[in-house]
Amino acid sequence: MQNGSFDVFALRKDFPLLLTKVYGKPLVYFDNAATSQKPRTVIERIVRYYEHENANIHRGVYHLSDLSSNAYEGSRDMVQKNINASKREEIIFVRGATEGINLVASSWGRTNLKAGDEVLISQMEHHANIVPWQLICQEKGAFLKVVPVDDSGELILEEFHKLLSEKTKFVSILYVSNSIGTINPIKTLIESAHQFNIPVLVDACQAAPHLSIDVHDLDCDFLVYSGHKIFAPTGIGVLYGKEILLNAMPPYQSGGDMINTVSFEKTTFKQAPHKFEAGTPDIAGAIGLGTAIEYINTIGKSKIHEYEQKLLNHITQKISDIDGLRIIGTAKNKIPVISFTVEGAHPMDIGTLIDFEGVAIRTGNHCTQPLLDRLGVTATCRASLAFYNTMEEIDFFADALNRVIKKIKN
Ligand code: ALA
Repeated sequence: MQNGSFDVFALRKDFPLLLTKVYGKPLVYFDNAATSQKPRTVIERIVRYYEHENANIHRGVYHLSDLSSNAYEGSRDMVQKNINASKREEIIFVRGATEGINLVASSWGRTNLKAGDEVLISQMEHHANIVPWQLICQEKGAFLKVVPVDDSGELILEEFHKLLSEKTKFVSILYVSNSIGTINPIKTLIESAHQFNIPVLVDACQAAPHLSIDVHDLDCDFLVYSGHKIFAPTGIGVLYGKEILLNAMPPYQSGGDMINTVSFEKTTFKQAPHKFEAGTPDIAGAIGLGTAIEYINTIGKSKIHEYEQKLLNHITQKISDIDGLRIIGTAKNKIPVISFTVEGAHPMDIGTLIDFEGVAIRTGNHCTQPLLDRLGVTATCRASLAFYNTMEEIDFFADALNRVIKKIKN
């Protein structure tokens, strides 16, 4: 099926894994919020790196080390450009969003929070944007405040505004929900926090694969995302931070490549980004991330978004007809992530049986226990789509779901 200039079947050919068969059936991969598949160009770039360029970075004066360093730093430039950061020094390579949030909670939080201060998060956060703040708040005697969500899975904006005060020292909030797909009005939230001079970290993990990100326009103070969700390898992610904040923060981890001088009496540190990249990083991962960004840019985020909204409408329509099925999360603005429960059928059973049909979905709490508690469920099935999914796959999924539910109920 072609959608204007968006030829999904041509694009699918770029992803070798999509040809996989599961139990003899064509794979329908609907677990993209957990991790995305990788285009051949990314896979080949990593192979090329290990076959022809592998050497440690920033350390050697020889040809290979130069090649490797240039490729790694070239990816930093690509990330900078891709999220419209003012400076390459504002881009720190981390293991993933989780490490990025831990870095900020630990380094910024330990330096700046004191007893009685408040950190504001939301009820729809992933555990990775709850627990690091919980730990640092406990350590400092600060309080974690939580913006509630309504029954549709949208943030209650009046509550957000009510919770902002002189006591609030930091806001850490997601752009898009991993478990129910809600897109938050992130720019408005940042503007409101800035009226109180409160820095804001944006967890952009689920936004990065679907929406254009412009940190200059958002004016966020920190932003994190994981490479593996945007068609890059696992083990690499990005922390963006405003230079002035990063350079005022102490190191998170220490070791080689992040120092200027070391003696037993005193060590001096480099500035960002190297101050926060101790030890040998995931060089191949960073290079793969740069290639993934180039690949996505050849398609264009606006085309991806437009096509994905069609996927979202189609899947919503198809499964809404199923008897006893309840969609969890009905926000007005969503990415193509759909969580649901079915009366009389446990999500785990649905997930296990639909796997035999070749369909991969995630079941459970999606690392968002507080959100699911709020919405009155302990687990859901979650289908999360990417631009390489098709309407035909959605039709197959809906039929398979019907068969599975019938089997469970009979
Ligand atoms: N955070 C990932 C998910 O939502 C792993 O599945």
